[in-house]
Order: sequence, then structure tokens, then C-alpha cells
Amino acid sequence: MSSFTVKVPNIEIKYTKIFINNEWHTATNGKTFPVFNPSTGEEICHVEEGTREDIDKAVEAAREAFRSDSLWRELEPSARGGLMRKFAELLRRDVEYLSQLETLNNGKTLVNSEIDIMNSAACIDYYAGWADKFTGETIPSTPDLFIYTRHEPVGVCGQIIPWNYPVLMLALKLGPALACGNVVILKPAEETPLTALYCAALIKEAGFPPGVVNIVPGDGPNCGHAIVVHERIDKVAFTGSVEVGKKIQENAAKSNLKRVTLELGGKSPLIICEDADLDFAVFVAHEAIFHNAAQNCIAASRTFVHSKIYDQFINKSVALAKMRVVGDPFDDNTQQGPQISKQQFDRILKYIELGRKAGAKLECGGTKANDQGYFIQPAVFSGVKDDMEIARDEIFGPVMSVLKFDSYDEVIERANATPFGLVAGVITKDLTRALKFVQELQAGSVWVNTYGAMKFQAPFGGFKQSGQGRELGKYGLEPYYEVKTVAMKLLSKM
Ligand code: TXE
Repeated sequence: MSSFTVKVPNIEIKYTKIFINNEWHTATNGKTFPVFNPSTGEEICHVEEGTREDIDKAVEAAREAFRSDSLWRELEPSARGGLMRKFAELLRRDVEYLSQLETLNNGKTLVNSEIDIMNSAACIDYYAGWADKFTGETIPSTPDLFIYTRHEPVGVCGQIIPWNYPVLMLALKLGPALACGNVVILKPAEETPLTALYCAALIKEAGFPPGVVNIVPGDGPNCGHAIVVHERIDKVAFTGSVEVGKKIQENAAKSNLKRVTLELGGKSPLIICEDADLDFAVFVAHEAIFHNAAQNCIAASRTFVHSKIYDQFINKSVALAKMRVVGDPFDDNTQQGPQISKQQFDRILKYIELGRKAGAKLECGGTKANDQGYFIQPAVFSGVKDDMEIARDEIFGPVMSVLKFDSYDEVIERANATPFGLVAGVITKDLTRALKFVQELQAGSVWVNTYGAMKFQAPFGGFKQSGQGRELGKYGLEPYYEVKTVAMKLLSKM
């Protein structure tokens, strides 16, 4: 095991409290929880722990901000967009600080943190543009009726996000909600609350009225659950595990049947056809699984390779994986930082062991990469079979599972034989074959000769158990407005 030291810069932690009504609050129960640096395993600071009472407070503030005569509701839609653009501008202004804070708390490389923050600003800008453009319709019916639809905000939206993209997830969730004129209570993941709290300060600085955005750090079973079951919250949007997604759907229904959107996990296939340019395919497959320390819902965690090129693909993929630089995420040369937590680290190593025991061949990596922190050497498994755990479960770690196929009908069936359906990728030069895959693969996004091509303008979400509803693009607005149909009878005499 090579050993390295993480040089943690001195980063001032400015915000650790609960953000409600544009003010900072201590937790009602007087408790705090520790936040860790995954590169060292050391504690960074303590953050106020929100629970049901704090969610109640946030709901009060949000409902007040959502009154029909409130500052927020009386803003012109274009002015709403203006506030959002200001927030985006502040994200860009503070990109250096925010990226350092993100890397400190999440462990992703500094370069990736910077990309995430800039993308977050771009996402907010994109949705700012929609604020005055999501129009209703006039509907032709009988001549004496004037029927039209109004798009009205849903109301108080709860948003529960995970730790793999702390700022980007916040932007993805806030963008459409605010564009449509909603108010928000957002709960960051307990592992990564720090950048979300800094964003809260930027939201205040941008000029959003009090209560429009409230950010309550806390855990899932108490704080998150309080959002899900709250009778005065109108909608909940969640990104995380399938297991919790199912609970949220159930608990939301049992309370006030609040609207639910879910973006859950995946076990996404990337299919490499025999006509693929091999070096290109190896590179795409490598990034498709290992990007962001493989902590991606879209990770290509089943790489299907045609039998004619299988051995060459394995050799080249192993060579590339061995070259991947695992190390200090603050160092510009590093490609992969630590996993988020001891829990995830242990879980990933357990899966690697399960893969070996099941008879897959561990070609490289799969071991602890440093004596400090939660670093794992990228693993490549060959000889993976469909029924092995490493081919079935979402590992959320740097484990490439390479499966062999002989025919295209066969690989389509195998690729679809999973409860997930988030994304899929195909590498081929044959247009007919590509279009056949596009038609047959059960996934919310299909990428041809590329992977991970997520754009704010294009919808994103899962088939099957990978989710409910769509985020991003114009479709991403739909969960955030109610459609009101208005019918006016034209009186016969004027
Ligand atoms: O997720 P959780 P965890 C997958 C990935 C990973 C696994 C576990 O496979 O290995 O999930 O990760 C909040 N009511 N993904 O434990 O528990 C929680 O506080 C309300 C995929 O981190 O789903 C956090 O804010 N909220 C994924 C958020 O849910 C609850 C990204 C996610 O936590 C709750 C992350 C409850 N009962 C993990 N329990 C993706 N789709 O990108 C927890 N939470």
C-alpha cells in the first residue's frame, strides 16, 4: 500500500447553524452532530442538529413566505429570475472558497469541486430563465367557453439531498422550485452540510425574502422523516437510496399525500460493441465508472463487452485503472479522492470480497489505498456473471465489473434484467445497432458513443425503481407547479 499525506488547507468554517427565515438558529433540542473530513477521518466541526421542532419552525417561516400577499408571491416572475441569477453570480464569486469547503467535507478532488460549483451556477441561471416562461395554455372547446390553464406553485417543498454532489444537488433541486415560485425547506445529507449552509448565506445576500429558502441540517430518520410526514409541506423531492425512496413514498402517502419525486440508484449498463474503437471505449468506460470516486447514481457499474474484444478490453482497462492517481484531493494531479465515510468504505470492500468469493477475477486494485482516510484503489473485475452481487447491487464505489456477451439480443435482455433503469450507454459505429439499443434499453437516458452527458436543458430521471418523475430541463419544472384549469362562460348578451 502506497502511503501519502493529505495537506488540508486552513479553511474557515463560517456557518454551522440552522438557516430559517434568513436567520441562524441553534437546534431546539440543543444538540449538534460531528462532521468529518473523509480524507483523514478527522472531525471538522459540529453542526446544529435539526429535528421535528426545527422543521416545524421552518414550515412556519415558509408558509408565511408563501402567503398570497408576501414579498415573494408579489414579485414579478422576471424579478424572481433576477434573484436566482444573483445567487448564481455569488456562487461564481465564491467558487474558490466553496470548492475548498466541498473538497474538505466530501473528499472529491478540488478540480471536480470547482466544476460542480460552476455547474451549479449554470443550473440556477438556466432555471432563472424559466421563471417568466412556463406558460399555461388556452384550450379550444365549445364556442361559449373560454378555457385556459394557469401554472401555480405547489407551495412548501421539502427537498432531501445526498452527499455525493452537495452543492450541485442543492442547485438542481432549488432551480426548478424557485423558478416556479415555490418556497423550500432543504435538508442536506448529514455527511456534507457545510457547503449547503454557506449557500444559505449566499441566498440571503442575493436578496431572497425571509422564509423562501430554509436549510435544516440533520439526519434522515428524524429531520428528513419530519419533512416527509409534515402535514403542511406540499411536496417532497428526494435523491438517495431506493430503500429510503420507498419509505418516503409510503410515508408521504400516509401523511397528507404530498407530491413525491424520487431520484434513486442505478446499476447502469455500458455496452461496448465489437466495432468500437477500443482505446476510446476503454477511456469512456473508465470514466463512466470511476468519476467522482464512483459515487454516482449514473455510474456505469456493469460494463458489457463483446466477446471478440473482451480480453483486449480487460488488458487495457486494467492498465488504465492502475494509472489512476488516488491521493490528496487538494492536489491538482489527483484523479480520485476518498470515499465519503467509513461506512461506505467498509461496504465497498465487502462487495469486493463478495466478488472474489463468487468467482470473478480481481484483475487489479480493490484494496485500501492509504493508511489514513477512506481511499480505495480502483478495482477491475473480469469474468463477472449476471447473478453475482457485484453485478446486481449498487456498490457506489470504484469497482468496474466487466461482463462478456456474444449477441446483441442477448445483451439487451441482460442489460434490462435489473430493477433499476436510470441510464445506459452504448459504444458502436453502427447507426442501426445504436438505434435498436436506444429503442430497447429500459433507462431514463441512453447515451451513444459518450457517457454521462447530463445537461441542464435535458430531462433526467429513472425508469423502474430508479425513480419517479424527471428533473432538469423543461420536464423538471412539472413537479413544481399545479395546473389550474379555468373555464369562463361567455354570456350571450353584452
Ligand atoms: O443514502 P440515504 P446513504 C445510494 C448508494 C449508497 C446508498 C446509501 O447506493 O451506497 O444509497 O447511502 C436522508 N426519511 N445512494 O445512506 O440513506 C439522508 O439523511 C427521510 C444513491 O447516504 O438514502 C440523506 O439526506 N430522509 C444516491 C438522504 O436521505 C432520509 C446518492 C440520502 O440518504 C431518511 C446517495 C428517512 N427515513 C446514496 N433516511 C443517488 N441516487 O445519487 C435517510 N434520509
